[in-house]
Amino acid sequence: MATYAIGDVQGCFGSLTQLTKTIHFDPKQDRLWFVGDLVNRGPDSLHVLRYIRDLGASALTVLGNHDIFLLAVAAGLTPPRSSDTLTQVLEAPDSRELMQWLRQQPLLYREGDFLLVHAGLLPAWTVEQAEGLAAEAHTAMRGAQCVTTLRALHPSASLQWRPDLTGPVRVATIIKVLTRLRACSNEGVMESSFSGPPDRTPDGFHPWFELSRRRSRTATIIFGHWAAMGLRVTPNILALDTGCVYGRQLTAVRLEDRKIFQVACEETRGQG
Ligand SMILES: [Mn+2]
Repeated sequence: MATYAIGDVQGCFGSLTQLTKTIHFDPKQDRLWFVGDLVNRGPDSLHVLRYIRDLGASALTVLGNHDIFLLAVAAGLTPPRSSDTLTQVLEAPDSRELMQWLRQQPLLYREGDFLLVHAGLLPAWTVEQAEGLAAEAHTAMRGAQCVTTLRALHPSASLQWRPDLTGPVRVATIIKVLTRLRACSNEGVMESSFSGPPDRTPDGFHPWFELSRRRSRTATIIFGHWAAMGLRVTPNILALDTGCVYGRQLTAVRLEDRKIFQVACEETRGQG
């Protein structure tokens, strides 16, 4: 019986299949935790979604920015870009059911010492505060506010968190932090466009997990979203986006002993 946390799959179903073989995944005994970004840019998002949904209680995922983007495209709120590979999902006979399933997934999951999130937490947020904020966003995405929330997220560049935000902008900003954060200032101002390696973080900003005043150090945070950083394992950080869709690896960590498992990218279509 083991729990494996897996990095950003982004439609790389062949690599995911290889990885489940490498770890000898047994859905009757083991569990898979996904950091989100199940879809997009890679070749087979449809089978990734179906596979993880069909695992039922043997798998869980948090939502990533590409998963949220897919929901916005499916709702007709934004057109896909040329680098997106979502057509197969959007045109599938079970597309509606998959989108219904996807928007039910949480933005944060906590169990024991572990906290699973796609991107990160602002320095002022305690683990408990982050859980409460993520629950607000989860409720909105599952319910009637899904479309207004998605609409408030596009474009997201200007959204900055403040505790006194209300309505769809509040929910959209929570989602932006949890699914997009890489660098922010000591005061918690998010940098909204940087995606390079952590040692090239723009002046005045820092990787969110390195800020000395970060209040969420009480948990071990498992996240993805930062392919340019790659695998990073410290006592309370497990960063698992190893750029499979960019031709690198898909990574799993067994949480019981922190053993790392990696498979080389099986796909070649991922780019940009
Ligand atoms: Mn991402």
